Amino acid sequence: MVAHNPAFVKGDFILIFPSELGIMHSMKKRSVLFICILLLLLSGCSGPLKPLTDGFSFRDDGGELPDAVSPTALTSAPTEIFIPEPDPTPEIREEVEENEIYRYTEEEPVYEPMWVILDMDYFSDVDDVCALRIADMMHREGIISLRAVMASSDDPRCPKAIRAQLLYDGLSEVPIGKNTERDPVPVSDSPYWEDLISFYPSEVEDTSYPDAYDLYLSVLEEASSEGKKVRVITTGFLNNLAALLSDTEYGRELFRNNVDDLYITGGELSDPGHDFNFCYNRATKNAANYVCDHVPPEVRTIYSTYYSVERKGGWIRCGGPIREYAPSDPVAVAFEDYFRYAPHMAHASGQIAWDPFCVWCACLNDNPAAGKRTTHTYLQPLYMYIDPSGANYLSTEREPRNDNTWVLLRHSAESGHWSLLYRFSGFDDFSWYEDQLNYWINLGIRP
Ligand SMILES: [Ca+2]
Repeated sequence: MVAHNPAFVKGDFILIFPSELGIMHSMKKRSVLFICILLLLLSGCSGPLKPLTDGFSFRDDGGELPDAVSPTALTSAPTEIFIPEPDPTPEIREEVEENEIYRYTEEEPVYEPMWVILDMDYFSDVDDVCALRIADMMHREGIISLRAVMASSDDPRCPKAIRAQLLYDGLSEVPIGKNTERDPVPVSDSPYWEDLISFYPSEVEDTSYPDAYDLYLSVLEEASSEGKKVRVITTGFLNNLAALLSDTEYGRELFRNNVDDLYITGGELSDPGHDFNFCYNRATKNAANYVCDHVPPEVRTIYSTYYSVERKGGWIRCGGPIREYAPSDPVAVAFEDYFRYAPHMAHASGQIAWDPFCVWCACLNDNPAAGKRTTHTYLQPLYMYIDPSGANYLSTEREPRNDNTWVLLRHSAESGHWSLLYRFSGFDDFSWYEDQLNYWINLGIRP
């Protein structure tokens, strides 16, 4: 049983700035100078740059658009995304605050934990570490059964660092798959791998790490034999999934028959969007394009987009409290490493919660074992297309337009792939969501 930390549940001590301007307020002059120099340097790059969304800017490494789709046609295509206004309902807040301390009573039915595979890049941004902590605590609370964690970054230290965090969080039995050799994604260095590994240096060396492809097959075969469905959640690159879906009909059928929902952290509403997880390098572009087009139609795909964690010009963040109250916790240590590496991202409320938000939603939504816990979000049917350059396009339109973009969208829809976008409802502010994420992150703090 996990000790609860009610003092951490409420966000009174969290400093939340009203907008992105808060980032600037929190920066020191030296950081501002650093960013100015960085922007000057990057302005000379020829490839499209990732917006200021995490510590890594990147440039296109040469993935070319197919001849049939000119960049001009893509950028001129209209985007019709329905973005509803929030619908504040005062009663919801009271109801949800009860959920924070909600526990089953003896009269209620007890459901088996939902099986989950978590597939993470776990190398650049500290939000992967927060996301894994949330999944670990959901596992310990009996909401999910974490069957495997996959590393989608091609470096032997990545699965070892994941292993260290699982050990700290008390999940020594969870197997870890290393980035599949069938479709590897080379990555640059991580700011936090070494420090996480130093928590359990010998234990992580003694562990065997199967290829993620083999581990996917193994978990899905077990699910098949036990009549279980698995929810697959990605917070990074899609190369492991691409290998699984492309390699054999057997792997595709296992995926089709034994996965209920696929949650993908990624996608931007801009037209086109250039998401880090899709566009990082040539391997990730190929993988994102392939997965988008080849997920079996029986598996519902939910893209948790950048918009999902953006609210009124600001971002949902998490991790600020654990940095303050448990600086020796691995999550807090990873934060220090990350903010040292990317000082322009430092913020009192922690990091933008792209990955944690997706994991939190994926574990609680449509999961009977979550009881009355709710995310107060809803899904909007959308069509998603990720082209070979990694650029993503979203549309509510089913019919093609008179240009190449929407022909490609129709192609995507005809292949049976359809997508859902995660959306908010209920609140004007996002502090409630930050409290929820921090609650699960802080649950792992040792007394
Ligand atoms: Ca990630």
